[in-house]
Amino acid sequence: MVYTQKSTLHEVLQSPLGRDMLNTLLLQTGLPAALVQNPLVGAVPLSALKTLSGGKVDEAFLTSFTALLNRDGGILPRPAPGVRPARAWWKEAVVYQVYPRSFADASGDGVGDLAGILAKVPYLADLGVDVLWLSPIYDSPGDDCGYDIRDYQKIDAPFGTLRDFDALLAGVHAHGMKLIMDLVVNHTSDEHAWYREACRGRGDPRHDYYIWADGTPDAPPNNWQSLFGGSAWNWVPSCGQWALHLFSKKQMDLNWECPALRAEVYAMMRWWLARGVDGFRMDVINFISKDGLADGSPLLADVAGMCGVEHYFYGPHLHEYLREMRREALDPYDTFTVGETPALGLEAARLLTAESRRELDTVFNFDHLDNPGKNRYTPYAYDLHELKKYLLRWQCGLGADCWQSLFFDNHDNRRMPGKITSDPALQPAAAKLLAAVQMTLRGTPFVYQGDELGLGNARFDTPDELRDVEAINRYQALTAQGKTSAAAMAVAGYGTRDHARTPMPWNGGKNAGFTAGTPWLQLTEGWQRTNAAAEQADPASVWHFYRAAIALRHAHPALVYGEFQPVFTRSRAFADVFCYFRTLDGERFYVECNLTAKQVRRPAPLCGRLSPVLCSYGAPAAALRPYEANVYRVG
Ligand code: TEU
Repeated sequence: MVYTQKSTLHEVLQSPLGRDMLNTLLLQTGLPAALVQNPLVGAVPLSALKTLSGGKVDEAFLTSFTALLNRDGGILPRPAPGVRPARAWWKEAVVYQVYPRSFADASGDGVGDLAGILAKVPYLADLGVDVLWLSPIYDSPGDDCGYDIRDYQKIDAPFGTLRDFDALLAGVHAHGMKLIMDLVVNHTSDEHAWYREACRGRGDPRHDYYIWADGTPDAPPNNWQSLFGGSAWNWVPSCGQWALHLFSKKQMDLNWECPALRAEVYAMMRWWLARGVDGFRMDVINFISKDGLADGSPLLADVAGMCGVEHYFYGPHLHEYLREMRREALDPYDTFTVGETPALGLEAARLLTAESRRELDTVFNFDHLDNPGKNRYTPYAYDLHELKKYLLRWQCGLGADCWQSLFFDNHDNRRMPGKITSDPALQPAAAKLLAAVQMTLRGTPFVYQGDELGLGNARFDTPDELRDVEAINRYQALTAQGKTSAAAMAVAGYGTRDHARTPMPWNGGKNAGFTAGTPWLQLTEGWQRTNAAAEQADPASVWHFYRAAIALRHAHPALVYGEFQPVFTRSRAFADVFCYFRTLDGERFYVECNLTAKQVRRPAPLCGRLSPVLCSYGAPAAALRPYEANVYRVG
């Protein structure tokens, strides 16, 4: 089918990106998902949206939208229900994300390092994790805490050297674990040698490695906004051209249309793989193919919060580049890859991860990190009913030929237990609920450092306490608009990514045992009680619960590969619980969670005898207590 503005909303649903985008729109506006199934609504042609929206949907929007609709052949058919997922080591693994700057500091300079991580490998082995993902450790000026890379083949000095890296890798492998690296290849630092050479002028062989636009210094070539605020363009006098940066002013977008650039990226990946790394987490990998440089739609900028995104979040060559990368770099090795893919939905995830397509193993989708209509800068209490809706949709809808990633936290967001409840007394229960869900669903769990402690958020009252370039830019933009410093901090200090990046609290001693020096970022509130040593000494802690949940998953393939069968999903009386079975080869588990801070009635499923195997309150009771989560073996 070829999409035009005459296509109806019903037809739009037959296109992967159309289905995803309509779903996002309905979700964010709070309209019922069934709306487009209504025959009257479904018959509306796209062109009518211009009048219906009072002009908000404009010609430019419809042009890019129809281009996106035409990008794929149609919805990728799903395997029949009941088909089993193929087995793979990375499906059985529990991944642990280390934010190296804040994990453990062996040198005493206040910044975490590789030797510090090596010293904690036994801790991670004890917790039961199988794979470490290291956020970037490459040489970098540190404008975006290492996501701005100056040299892909050098370790950033505060973290150590390549020798330290080899020692860490050997230590990880010696414990039977694996290690994946962060691959940041949508952009490099403006201090990368490639960019410096590219800036010598249009004739330079590396000029084409980046994305340039002609023009004059007074007006950027289009209205695209950087995700960290302001125009997405830098004027480069030495070339008399504009250069694109979707993130900070020091993170310059690479031009993937240039074959020589792609070859260098693959060679760099092979270099790390030959060194022994086991795969990659790929930073904003869905942004690598740009669809020209036309203006972004103001409407989409409003909905998505990023102006221009429709021209790069699912570009025309994305699938082609990913397949080429798999062939050229990954195939000779036994790797695991996870793509970070902001703004993409379920159908796009299928196209990127279906086994037969040979692109990525899994992706990070972000629809669940904030409730619909909210973002990380809006103070609100996270409603777990929305998480249930999201998990039902993905667990039931992804298909057995694809594999989900299961995560609730990372280095870019306020920590989830603190989002769910501001009551510190309830946060451990919320953290245990998340652990129970994460370790009993189909997908690969990603534990972010500190999740296993139920770590909370921090307090940032003054701008000098911030380290996150995005939050600093936001603070500056707000004060430039006339807001007082306190008012600007109320926003920037609430939403800053620094909350997740505070040093890991190891014990109740000086600087929580993270460093002998001065930590580069303040500690999380409550670290005197919430730290690894204190929790290891307390059998009722979040840490012990996490460890038990991981061990349970490892012991039972039903929790990894088993069929997912939700129950009570249509019952109003049990709207506040999330309950499901996982079943494989006669082995069966039942999970029940209370999604609220109040006591709720415990539903009784129709099944064999239930024997509790993991209980967040020690043992089940007649009713479900606040955020209670229990796992039972059936029969
Ligand atoms: O983040 C990409 C990104 O856009 C995130 O802000 C994402 O949209 C958000 O987390 C969704 O909740 C990646 C890295 O994770 C981040 O640390 C980097 O700053 C960014 O890329 C640029 O490399």
